[in-house]
Amino acid sequence: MLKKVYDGSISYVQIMDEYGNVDASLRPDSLGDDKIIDMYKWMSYARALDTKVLSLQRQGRAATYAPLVGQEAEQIGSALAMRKQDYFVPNFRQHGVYLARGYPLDTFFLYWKGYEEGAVVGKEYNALPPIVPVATQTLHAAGIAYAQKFGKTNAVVVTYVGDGGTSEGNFYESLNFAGEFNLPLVTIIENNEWAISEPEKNQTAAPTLAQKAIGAGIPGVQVDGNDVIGVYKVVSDAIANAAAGKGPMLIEALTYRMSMHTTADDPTKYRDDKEVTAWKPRDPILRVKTYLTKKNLWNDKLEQQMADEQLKKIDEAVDKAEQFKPDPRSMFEHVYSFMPETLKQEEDAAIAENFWQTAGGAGE
Ligand SMILES: Cc1ncc(C[n+]2csc(CCOP(=O)(O)OP(=O)(O)O)c2C)c(N)n1
Ligand SMILES: [Mg+2]
Repeated sequence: MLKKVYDGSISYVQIMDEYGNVDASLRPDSLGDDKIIDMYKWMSYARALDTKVLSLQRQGRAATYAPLVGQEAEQIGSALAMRKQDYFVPNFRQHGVYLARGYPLDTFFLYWKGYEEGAVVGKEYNALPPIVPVATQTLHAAGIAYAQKFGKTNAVVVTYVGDGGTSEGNFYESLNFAGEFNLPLVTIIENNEWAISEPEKNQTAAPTLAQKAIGAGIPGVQVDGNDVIGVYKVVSDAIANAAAGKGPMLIEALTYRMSMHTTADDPTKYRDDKEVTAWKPRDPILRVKTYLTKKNLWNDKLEQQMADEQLKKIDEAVDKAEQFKPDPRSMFEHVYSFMPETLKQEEDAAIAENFWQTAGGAGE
């Protein structure tokens, strides 16, 4: 006997194309033009923030930083789809999600200055601090999702992982666990086509990353990650389903890392500039601006006003963060259950030198 025992497929969703045309049949009813203006403002804010941290880093006023430019739609669309009670479990590039979730910008800057105090996330934000060990956050997220189910809180956990992160065992374990226990977990793959210098095509023989869901027995979908409306729609639906007890979902957002991996990286060494140029017209902010301008809902005056207001808030947060005096002891705590003698000596030396309170102390 020979019979087919499983047949799977993966859909691709795009609601606003790169020319600003909207597929009305897929546009959520709740998403009026006022909400699209909000999305535009959040995406622009995220980009302004990104530009600022990059410039601070270049001036020695911030530590190593992972830019988000090009990925604003996927971050803002998903952040705005989350409800207040939902949990946000990031990797290290989701600055736009923190921003749109109302995270205080000065604390955000403290993290990127390299201060431990910046990694302490207030409980009210239902978020974890940026997580650098690739894909480890997916297991934290599955554990938090398990706790939500166990505690019947109705909260959903939204976690992010890169295309490179999908090659890690943690990613598969998390999906499998979430599938088996029917957990309220939404996993978003930020497929930005690169994992430092490794192109996405080197990660897997599978034609999509979304189909990794199939092995875990959960639904998977691909979305145009540069389409803020499409991302908003698929993430909102996934959250609503998970909150209704229908289990986890895997979402692959197709986007592009327009800039360097981090400020410690030079992408011109390994990728062709032509590739970056080809992605420019697909800019996630540009298409929304085209849509709003065509409808006479946006103009240069509003743009200037918005940019001035956003920059003012960013500058105020930078000032506040730069006045902060970190406790040099903070970087020695929480590493070991007891402090080894060698570490104690380093701590004493750091305190004696007034380390981090002197200019340039927070550099790389
Ligand atoms: C377990 C682990 N291995 C290696 C690294 C070094 N590293 C940091 S980011 C990165 C690539 C991540 O690529 P991807 O998951 O696609 O995310 P992206 O940086 O593109 O957002 C690597 C290999 C790390 N931080 N953790
Ligand atoms: Mg990547």
